[in-house]
Amino acid sequence: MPFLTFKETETIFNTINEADTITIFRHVSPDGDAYGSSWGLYHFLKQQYPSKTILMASQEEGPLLHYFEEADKVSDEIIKNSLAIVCDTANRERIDGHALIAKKVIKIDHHPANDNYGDINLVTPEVSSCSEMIAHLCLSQVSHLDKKIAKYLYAGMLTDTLSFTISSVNHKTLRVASKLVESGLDIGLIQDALFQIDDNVYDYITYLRANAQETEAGLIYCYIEPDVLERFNLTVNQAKEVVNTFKEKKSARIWLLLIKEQSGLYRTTMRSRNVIINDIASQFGGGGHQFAAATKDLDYQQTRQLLDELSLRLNTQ
Ligand SMILES: [Mn+2]
Repeated sequence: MPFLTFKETETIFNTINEADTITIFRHVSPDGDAYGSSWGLYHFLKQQYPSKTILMASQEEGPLLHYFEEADKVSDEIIKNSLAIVCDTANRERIDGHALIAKKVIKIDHHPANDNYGDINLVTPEVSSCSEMIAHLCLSQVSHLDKKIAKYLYAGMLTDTLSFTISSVNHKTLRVASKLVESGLDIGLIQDALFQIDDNVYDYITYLRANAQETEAGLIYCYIEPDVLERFNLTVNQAKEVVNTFKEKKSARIWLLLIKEQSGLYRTTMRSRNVIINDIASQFGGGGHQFAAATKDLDYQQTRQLLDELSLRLNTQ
């Protein structure tokens, strides 16, 4: 039985059929879903089309690299003559690599965004991860997935949905996940490999819990200055990964980290419990999902304004 059918499915596979070389891309600072969707698709295409050249073109590494693989070296010349498939990437600025010079571009994503940079755009904001979208696409072609493909897609689903605990997870998500588990996955092992944290990160979380500010309305925030990053031996990306440590707190309604970068400007990452925040992030040049958004390059004054806007949102809800 097919899982989700997208109206674009046939066009996508026809386009794949016509291509000799396929380059795969994902977003900068790859998270589990960016990795999982792109590597899942990569191995699926390799297996389905052994005579085609399939290349992983995005080069940036993220904290979950240990779970995935090193990218291929791909020249612009190769990309130009390829079909580029871009996974999990809302807008062209966030693509890791030169996907848009390709002969043809397919965008496959679940972020709400207006940048339809592909020749074919499969965009479904109601689906909780891009890996789930890729799983549906794969399962429209075959009835069983190899363990490696299943493992990568499951990892992407698991990380983007915080282990299937966010509101956009539904029965279709779990049905696909169940289908992936059928390929021989050990759920406990995967959970540990993806979510166990190093001691320095653990200590940093303790610091966050001790130092965050909280307003009466449930806005929790913590400024992270470079000396804190140094103290816990963290990059900005590592530091922002753990924003959801506040999610468990019952009184938390919006929570965010404001991290000062080398430039002296702040990168922020914010989450909420059913309070729309991506419109506020976009007022400050950022964006994201309704309940998970981010901004960058804000000066201190702007970060205060951002906190004011978020407070206002809670007070007017
Ligand atoms: Mn995603």
